[in-house]
Amino acid sequence: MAAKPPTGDPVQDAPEVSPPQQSAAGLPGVAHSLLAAQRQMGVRRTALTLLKVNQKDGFDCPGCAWPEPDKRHAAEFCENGAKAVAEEATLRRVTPDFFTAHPIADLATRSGYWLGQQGRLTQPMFLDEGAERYEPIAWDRAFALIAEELQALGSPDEAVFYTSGRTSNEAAFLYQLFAREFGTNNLPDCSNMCHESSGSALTETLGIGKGSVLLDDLYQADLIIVAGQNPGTNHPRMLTALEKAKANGARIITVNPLPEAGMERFKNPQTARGLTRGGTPLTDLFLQVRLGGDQALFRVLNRLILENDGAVDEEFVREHTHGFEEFAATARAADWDETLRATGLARADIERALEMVLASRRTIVCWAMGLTQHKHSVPTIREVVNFLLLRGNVGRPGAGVCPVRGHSNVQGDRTMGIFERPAPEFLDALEKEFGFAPPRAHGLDVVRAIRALRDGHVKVFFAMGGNFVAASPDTDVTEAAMRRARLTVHVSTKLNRSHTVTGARALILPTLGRTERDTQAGGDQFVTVEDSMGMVHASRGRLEPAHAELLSEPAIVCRLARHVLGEQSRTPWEEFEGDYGHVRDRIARVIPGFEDFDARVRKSGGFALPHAPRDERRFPTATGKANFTAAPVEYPKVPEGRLLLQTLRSHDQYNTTIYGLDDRYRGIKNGRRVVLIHPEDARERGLADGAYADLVSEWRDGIERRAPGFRVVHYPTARGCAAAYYPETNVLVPLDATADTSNTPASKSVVIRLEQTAPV
Ligand SMILES: Nc1nc2c(c(=O)[nH]1)N[C@H]1C(S)=C(S)[C@@H](COP(=O)(O)OP(=O)(O)OC[C@H]3O[C@@H](n4cnc5c(=O)[nH]c(N)nc54)[C@H](O)[C@@H]3O)O[C@H]1N2
Ligand SMILES: Nc1nc2c(c(=O)[nH]1)N[C@H]1C(S)=C(S)[C@@H](COP(=O)(O)OP(=O)(O)OC[C@H]3O[C@@H](n4cnc5c(=O)[nH]c(N)nc54)[C@H](O)[C@@H]3O)O[C@H]1N2
Ligand code: SF4
Ligand SMILES: [Mo]
Repeated sequence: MAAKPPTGDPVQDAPEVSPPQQSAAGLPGVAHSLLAAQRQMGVRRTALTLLKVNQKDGFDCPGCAWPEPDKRHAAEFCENGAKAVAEEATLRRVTPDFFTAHPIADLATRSGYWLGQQGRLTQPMFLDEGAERYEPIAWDRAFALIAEELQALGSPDEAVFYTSGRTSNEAAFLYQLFAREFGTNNLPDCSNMCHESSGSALTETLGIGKGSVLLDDLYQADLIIVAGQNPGTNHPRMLTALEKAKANGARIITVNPLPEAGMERFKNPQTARGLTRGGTPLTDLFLQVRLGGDQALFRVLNRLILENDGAVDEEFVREHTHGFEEFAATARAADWDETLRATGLARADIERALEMVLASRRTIVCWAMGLTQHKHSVPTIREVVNFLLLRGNVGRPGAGVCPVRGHSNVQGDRTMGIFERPAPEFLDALEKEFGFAPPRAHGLDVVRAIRALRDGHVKVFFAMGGNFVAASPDTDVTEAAMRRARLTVHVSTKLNRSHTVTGARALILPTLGRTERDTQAGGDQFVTVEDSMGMVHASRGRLEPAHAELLSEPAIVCRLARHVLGEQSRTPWEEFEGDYGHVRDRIARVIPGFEDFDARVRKSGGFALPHAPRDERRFPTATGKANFTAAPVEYPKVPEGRLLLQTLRSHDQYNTTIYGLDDRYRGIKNGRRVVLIHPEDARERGLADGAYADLVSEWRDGIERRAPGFRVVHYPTARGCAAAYYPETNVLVPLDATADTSNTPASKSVVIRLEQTAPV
């Protein structure tokens, strides 16, 4: 029973709606995680697998990038981690017979949910030009075919090598090495759509594009501000850390247009109190900000801090920062009317927040996509940095910046050199170690890669994981762009939309997942990952691979490199494939902080990467100090009658992987095509709860982008703001609507109108 996929396309989107919940996890969370897992894996495999998640001798949870505490429970996972594991460790299989039964024209009509439910990919598959079906292909033939297409290019820059954030450090290091030996920096990644704005803002102001806090800092903080993040769904074990922080006396301010269940009240499934009693209330002050109002909020808080005698940490500002005067002049000019318009908040609420800020000696700000996916995301995050610098809240215990990363190794992939704009020092180190001249010109990020495909400048698209066409903005544009490629290649564990919208020729290369044993010539291997707090540790899968023909990601890269680069490469690809320890030895020589990598990571628990601002209040910026910045306040201007739409995640999905059709905490069941809007905004438009409407995006290019047939849900969101799930709403996000500097799609501020329709 466990291994049988649903037949047909089970998406009958018929949403049922009840009031949103006010607490997260507890017993229902445990029950849901076990049910989800057993449906895919059966009872025995569920028990065996889940006990290895996040254990020191086990594998890293393929869910999110939240770190593991040093002291671990026997069951060190959350509901959504269990779903991520079950999705990968499923017993269902996609075999060549499946592709015989389902021609590409059929697959292209299927939902992402249905595709994912079919199970694990088992063999390399090839779709030839004009062919109706994918056919099995031998690994060597597949590599030879890719080599042939790459060698036929006019320039290496006509190829793009995408990475999603599940790829291990070892695979990522090899992959960027191969791309650069081949001759291009075209290494876009999911980070371009995710925390790129954080990276841009933090690198400029603090000198390093990563968070500056460890778990212990959260436990020691007086005040934690959680802005633009929904941890109850997307980083569930962060709630455990927040609960502990509160027990130690911390207070929490939540800044969000939506009241999210997890931030209201948390029932820790690992404690008796959490399971049986009411749980812990987490949020002390809820600031229900308008979408995109955060910069204005932090700006006015900065003004108020400046106006309070003794509130500024003068010594820190003098010793460690640059640009204070210019910043202070702009902050002092913050205007209350504009602040209230931009934020939608009451002045009294902001003043309450100020009291909590002034009462705190150690403050941390955590954030995720609510801050990073706006046009003005980079200045918004810089304003958060200004806020922390003012009171010396960087580089001491219990204080700092905490961008909470998404994919489990997205931060590690960047550390390993997956970046289209690599630092010259990194390229110098590669050159010295491997004896070739890496390309120096910047490569393409996600949005630029789509444009280059659209315009015929890129002809080969290669993806190490992910689901590029579904995750990217402007679905119609992106899909048309992908269809122009000569060859598209996906290294994947599961079937998804990107396998059905292809170039003239397409390959699917199936790979091992985190949970599986990885045996190479040199014996059983482990890989390493870096979490959101810069902790590096080992991950070792134990399950029998989903199929005997699967190759690991490192093996795929090594074999591809040998086929493509041939004799001209002096890199020992075969040796790397046989023993990943050799890869770690090279990482140790190329990337600072990884000295003696292989030996150190074998020690239980791993190690923390150095972080100059956190460890020694040293700021490796252009000025050698932490930089205050000054920028005009921006916020989205919404024309009369329109709403601002954010595209976000339900509780039952992992990005484009849909686990199910429920969003339990928000009271949505059995459907994903819902749009949450404030009852007053709905009434003004004559939209009853349960009415149906098309969402129509309005952008300056005048092109109509429409997502049809959404059920209207009256929901307590901030006024003027709407919310609907991604990836269904990616058709609405214009390719050119991106954040300044970081070029991240502005998928949390899409101007829309609603057109009522008959129910579908
Ligand atoms: N189960 C599960 N876990 C995941 C993922 C998943 O899909 N499923 N995805 C992973 C990935 S890759 C990522 S990046 C993270 C994403 O983690 P999140 O950033 O939590 O994900 P979103 O669902 O996009 O939620 C955005 C949150 O920000 C709020 N928000 C939106 N716009 C604004 C704004 O302008 N201001 C403020 N203050 N708040 C705003 C929304 O109301 C929502 O609560 O989660 C990771 N973990
Ligand atoms: N509108 C809108 N768009 C968004 C966002 C948003 O909030 N709103 N969020 C953005 C964000 S934050 C992100 S991170 C991106 C996500 O973009 P991606 O990372 O490209 O997308 P995923 O859905 O995470 O990729 C899922 C696929 O990865 C493959 N996979 C899973 N595990 C493995 C593995 O171990 N190895 C390999 N090789 N493949 C594997 C499976 O085939 C699966 O189908 O989407 C972005 N797009
Ligand atoms: S919090 Fe994230 S990493 Fe931890 S178990 Fe849950 S999904 Fe996995
Ligand atoms: Mo992400």
